[in-house]
Amino acid sequence: MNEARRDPPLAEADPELWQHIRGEDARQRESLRLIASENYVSRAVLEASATTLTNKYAEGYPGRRYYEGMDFVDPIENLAIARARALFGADHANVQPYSGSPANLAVLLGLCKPGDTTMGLALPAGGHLTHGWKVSATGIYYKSVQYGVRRDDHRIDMDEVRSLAREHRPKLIWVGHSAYPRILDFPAFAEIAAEVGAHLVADIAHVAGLVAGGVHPNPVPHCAAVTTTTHKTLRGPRGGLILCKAEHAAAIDKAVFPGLQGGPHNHTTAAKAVAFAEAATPAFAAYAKQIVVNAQALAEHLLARGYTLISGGTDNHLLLIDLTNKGISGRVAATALNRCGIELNGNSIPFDPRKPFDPSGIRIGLASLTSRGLVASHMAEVAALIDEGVLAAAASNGEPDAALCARMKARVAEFLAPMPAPGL
Ligand code: DSN
Repeated sequence: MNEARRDPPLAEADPELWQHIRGEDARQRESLRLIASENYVSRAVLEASATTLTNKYAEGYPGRRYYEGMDFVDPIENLAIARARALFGADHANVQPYSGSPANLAVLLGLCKPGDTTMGLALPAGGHLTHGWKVSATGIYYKSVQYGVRRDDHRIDMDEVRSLAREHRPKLIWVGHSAYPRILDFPAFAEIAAEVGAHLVADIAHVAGLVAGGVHPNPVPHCAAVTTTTHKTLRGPRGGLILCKAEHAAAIDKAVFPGLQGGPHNHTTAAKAVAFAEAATPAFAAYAKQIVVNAQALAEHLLARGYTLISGGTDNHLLLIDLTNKGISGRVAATALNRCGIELNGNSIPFDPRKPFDPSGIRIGLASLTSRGLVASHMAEVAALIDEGVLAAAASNGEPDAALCARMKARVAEFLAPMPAPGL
């Protein structure tokens, strides 16, 4: 066969790259994965992602495309739309956003004009960059007002939200977070938005799986639009989703395409459709419930070990921990823990005196470990591993002994081995 037309498997075609991918497989198999925005997708989701759908262009929407050959792409996108609508009880779904940030930008493009005022939870208080933080396009092209959390209990202060909304009369109010361990009061936000004539938009990127599984309130009835990524607690492929009321459907669709994006990533759309079907099952509802049970059990064990939890605990999948009393910064601890096979991220805490790149806290999420089948009784060992790593890091100025790191890595791998990760 002509050399240029040979079509060898990846291991043969690009062994260097293949080795890196196999290395990542092993890393994910053997690490205690605690990054709150990550998960393990199912084999079915992985399979749908790696298909010939990646070869196809499909600008437009089902039935209204700019390309031919939509025999299968249209029904796939329609399936994803129908499943997303049913899962969250939404009038309309757009399944094309490439991820959460483009989804949020599309909502702004669809519902606001550049220069309009928006309100969102400030990044240092647990909000997301795209909710109007100053370095984000959402804070550059829109006038952004940021609300925070109370100093004493680290909860969103609805009195502050109301008074800022009355003062600034925003066109759009974001409710959502990247690092807030408590339930969001969607009806209270909706009441404030209605009073000032703002669109309420929930970004449920972190808790979408909990919403789908019925263990977190659903914002859809209260909001003009709801955005989410599909890959965190929802356990789908890397991607985004916008749900909205029927009256905003045309504006949102126009904002996604042609406003912001070109052709949708059809292989990802297919994988989203698989994930939405999985998330509608009783097994997924049990999974979502277990995530919260595990997070609360881990919170108790860490509190017993003297850790300071922001807001004192958690209602969802994540814990935010202030390491100040442990004598180590979040970044240094996270780097040292990673060397011990424990993967999490340094994170700013509310009113953090340290800089965002070297903050006081760490953030922990339980979605990945729960996907492996860990339950509450495993959380004592998870807490012990985290604690040993943090104490070793603090005692060594962030440079724990290589032999200790190797021992901890082996212990983590041995602990996890009986609970294989989906997709691997
Ligand atoms: N902010 C990222 C996170 O929560 O990890 C996702 O955008």
